[in-house]
Amino acid sequence: MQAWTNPDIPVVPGPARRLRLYDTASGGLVEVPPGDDGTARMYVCGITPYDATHMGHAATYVTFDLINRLWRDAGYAVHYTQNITDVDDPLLERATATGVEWTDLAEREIQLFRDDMTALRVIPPQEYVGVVESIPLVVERIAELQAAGAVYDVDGDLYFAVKADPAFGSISSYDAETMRALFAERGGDPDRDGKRDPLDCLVWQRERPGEPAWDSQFGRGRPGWHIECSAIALHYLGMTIDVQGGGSDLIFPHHEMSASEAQCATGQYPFARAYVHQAMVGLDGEKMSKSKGNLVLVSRERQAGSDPMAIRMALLAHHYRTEWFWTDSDLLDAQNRLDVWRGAITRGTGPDGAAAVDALRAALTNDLDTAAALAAVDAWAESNGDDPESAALVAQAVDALLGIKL
Ligand code: 5CA
Ligand code: ZN
Repeated sequence: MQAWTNPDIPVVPGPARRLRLYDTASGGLVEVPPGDDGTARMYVCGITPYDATHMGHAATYVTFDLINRLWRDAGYAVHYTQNITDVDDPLLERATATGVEWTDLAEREIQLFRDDMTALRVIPPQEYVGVVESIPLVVERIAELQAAGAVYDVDGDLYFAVKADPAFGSISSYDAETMRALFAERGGDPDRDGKRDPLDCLVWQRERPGEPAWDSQFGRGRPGWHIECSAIALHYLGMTIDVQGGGSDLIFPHHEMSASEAQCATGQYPFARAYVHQAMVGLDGEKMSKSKGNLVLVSRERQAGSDPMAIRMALLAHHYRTEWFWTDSDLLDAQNRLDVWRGAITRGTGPDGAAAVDALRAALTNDLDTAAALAAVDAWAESNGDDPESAALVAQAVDALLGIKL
């Protein structure tokens, strides 16, 4: 699948810093990648394309875009893969409910997502991969899991036995009751008869009447959700990746299951060095979600004339690990800040630019402390000095590191 347009990224002078991120699995900060040079690998869970990009999705992709930018700044080659869940129950249900072909719905929403990401200056992944085009990869991984004795049949549907992975549970560290409740809430079937463990998840669902299906050695059907992401990540990035990312709604079961499946299929541990999660962004006291319909859409804000850089700035004003609720003042405050910064770069001279850039780098590499990063640029914009290079340097760093074109 084609991704979207690459933004220009200036190279910023001055010493870069190593990135430390909070890892959900260990509950602490880890330095990723662990080495000094080479390639940094990241897999971020992409959209299910049945509705337009809302501010929660945008916050997630902007967060991982910062990681991408900080790695590049530190001299790493970045290998970034993102999927599209372009066949799934909610997509099929929405297509039926609105009388459109599921493939047309997916295509339309993927294009809108590309346009939103381009406007927000998010760097595209090298591989932007749909599930539909990846069925053979998924089938291959299920066969590996089967060979490892981790798959069993319930009335023609194939399940992954979570107990086959001794590390299962170590990403979320949730207790059994919480796991079961979240599994039921997020697409799982803990109460189905014939399963060995309530948490075992589908890897291949046999064909249902009226639903799309593909031929495979397991009969006609379609993949389960979690194995799709394991298969795509393993194929393009291999074991062990540096960052597995997504929103915090994916900690369990999705990332727990995907990692266990990848670990069982390959016999290698761990799937990722850091599991990084964007906290949920909400509206009016509730999580923003396509299924609830309480959405502030990036495309609608753009059509209403909002500057995409102000939208990005609004997202950056909140730390990625703190849940927050979108309000109109988020965008107004962001636009004001953007105006102040834009005003500051038109001055002839300014305060020490290199110091401001170092403060920006220090804040961002400290678990993406965007609030401190914005405050560092605010402080620069508010003071005066005689550095003639100041404005050019800060504008470059704000562009390269924060992704904001002034
Ligand atoms: N296709 C799956 C991942 S394989 C999926 O979760 N799709 S999604 O369209 O529902 O979400 C896309 C991305 O945005 C995921 O990483 C998800 O965790 C994140 N996300 C969804 N809702 C929110 C929200 N309210 N706040 C922050 N991030 C969110
Ligand atoms: Zn995923």
